[in-house]
Amino acid sequence: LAVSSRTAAASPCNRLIRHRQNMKGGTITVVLLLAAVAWATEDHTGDFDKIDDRLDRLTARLVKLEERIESRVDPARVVRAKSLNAKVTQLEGTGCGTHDFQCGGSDPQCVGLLLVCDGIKDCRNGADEATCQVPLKTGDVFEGHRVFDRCTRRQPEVFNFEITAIQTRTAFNAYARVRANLVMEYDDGVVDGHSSLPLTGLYSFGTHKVVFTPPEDDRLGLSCEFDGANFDRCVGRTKRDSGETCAKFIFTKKH
Ligand SMILES: [Ca+2]
Repeated sequence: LAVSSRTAAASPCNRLIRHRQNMKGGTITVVLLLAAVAWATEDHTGDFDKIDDRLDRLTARLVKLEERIESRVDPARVVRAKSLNAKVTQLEGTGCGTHDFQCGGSDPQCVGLLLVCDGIKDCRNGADEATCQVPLKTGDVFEGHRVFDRCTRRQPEVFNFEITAIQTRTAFNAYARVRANLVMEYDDGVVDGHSSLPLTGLYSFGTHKVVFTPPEDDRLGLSCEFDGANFDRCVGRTKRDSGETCAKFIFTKKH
């Protein structure tokens, strides 16, 4: 009890000191809060631009580093690794819509297909402007082998298409116009025949796919999709108007 009364006797002074300390602490808190509010209300567009610039510079350095590493590795192995990666992505899904391009890398991002190869960097990693050369040239011949065919009139086991012209300047830079000649030898059980049909289509830089419009009145269109790494092989699909795939072929470049 004695100790308790001594403490009680000294308490007015202690309370004054504590009060002053609380006042000081409160003042510091208020000042810090005001500083935070002032920072938050200031225009920091310039700061964000600087960070963006730095990120761009770092990304460019990283891309150069990747190129240097790739240049030291056997190019065929790089293509095989990229093809495998494309296969995995195809199985897992890109996470983007059908009209989107997946920027890839460690920073997944979707941008519209029409923005690919339009001359403006839309992907943070610049992937949408990285590969803007048509991987086909006049004279290329692709030979297709049937996987299944439930719809074509002639049911060819093998047929070819030869690229006859490429035009890169189109209304949309994301596409190149492609002309080809489809050649097939067939035996429909009654007669052996030979057909040659001119094809016109578009190659999409975003999907690495060339889509030919239907050359005949059966309205069957043909597309051939590359995996984005190996441009000597594409998966051909014949589709009905409804979009259903009714025939599939694997095409490989002969020359
Ligand atoms: Ca772009």
